[in-house]
Amino acid sequence: MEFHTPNFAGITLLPPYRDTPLEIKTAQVYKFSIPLVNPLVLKHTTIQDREGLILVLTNATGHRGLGEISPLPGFSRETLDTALLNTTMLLERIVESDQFTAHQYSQRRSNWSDDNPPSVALFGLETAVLSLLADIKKVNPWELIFGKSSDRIPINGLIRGSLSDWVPEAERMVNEGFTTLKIKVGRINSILEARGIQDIRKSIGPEIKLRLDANRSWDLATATNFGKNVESCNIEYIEEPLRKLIDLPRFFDNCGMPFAFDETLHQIVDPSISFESYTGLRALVLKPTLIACTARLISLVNQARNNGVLPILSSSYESDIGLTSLAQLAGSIGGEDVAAGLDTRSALTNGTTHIPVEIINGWMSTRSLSTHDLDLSHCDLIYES
Ligand code: OSB
Ligand code: MG
Repeated sequence: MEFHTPNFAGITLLPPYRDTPLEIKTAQVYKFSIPLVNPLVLKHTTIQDREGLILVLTNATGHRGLGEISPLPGFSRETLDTALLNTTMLLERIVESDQFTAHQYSQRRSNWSDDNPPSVALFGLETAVLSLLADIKKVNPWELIFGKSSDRIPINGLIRGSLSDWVPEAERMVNEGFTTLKIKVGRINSILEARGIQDIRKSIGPEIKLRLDANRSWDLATATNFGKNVESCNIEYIEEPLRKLIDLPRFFDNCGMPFAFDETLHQIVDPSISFESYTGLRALVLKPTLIACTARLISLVNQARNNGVLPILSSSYESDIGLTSLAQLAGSIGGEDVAAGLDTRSALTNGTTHIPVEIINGWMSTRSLSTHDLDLSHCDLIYES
């Protein structure tokens, strides 16, 4: 029996791809555990290893799809165990099942405030299905939806070290070819941090774009002061400066620094939320692993575009499989014009592909992966159907 995919998971595929049969025959789930280069300090927790799931789907004609499901501790609603349970439940519905048609599934998924909440398992499965369809059609997965992709994307170099390393790190990255940098602030004294940002700006010159991320560390007074102290540094935007969302309009009034939503997007469940009321909103930082639903992700991209706000793809320390999928997505959304936040691979000692996803001269390739690229040496097969 053949299933067709006029649309999938609340996502409308472009006309040339709609009649692609989707006959999933087998699924394998691998669990990976990869030591981090340094312990990673995340909200309320520190992790030594990055764990996640790799999903391999095979259809009746032997085409394959790859996906990654890696909830991030402290950020994701789900633990790895819950994600695995959700994954196997979804797989039971779609592998060799005549109850599953993409169309039915899409009707069920068209509204994310239903009793099927967004789930990192869902996003991983959706990317695996798109990757399977892309394998059949010989295109990049997100071309099925967006109709285009670029071969490479610019990346914002991520600076998350201590203050004394900021200037040498920034200089190293600029010499390597990065033209956008993102610096994590809100960790120590904000006056010292403001000075550090000024020092970076002085040492790298006016051309390089600077993004900041405070991960909601500040109250309004501290954020305002910081903003005023770096007024001359031409900051493209700051992600989540404030503990309280409600203070954002006053922050912008006080110091005029453009800001971006990141964490805020993981909380909003209301699909009709309006961004128009936020003067100063410059970007939506989109972490697909945390937004956890492709339809919702696309809706956020469209809302951003309609409001003159930049959609910026961002990673959550995924392994190479997940990161490649994010690079491909960024290639379809921002192309070569907008730097994506995918500089997280260097935190991992190892990967899930033979050739690691690399950033060369500030650029990442969006090449397609096949199962031949998979390196399963850090993986255990934990589920098969
Ligand atoms: O706060 O943006 C964050 C990664 C994991 C969890 C949270 C964040 C990040 C990143 C990713 O910063 C890299 C980037 O966006 O440039
Ligand atoms: Mg952020």
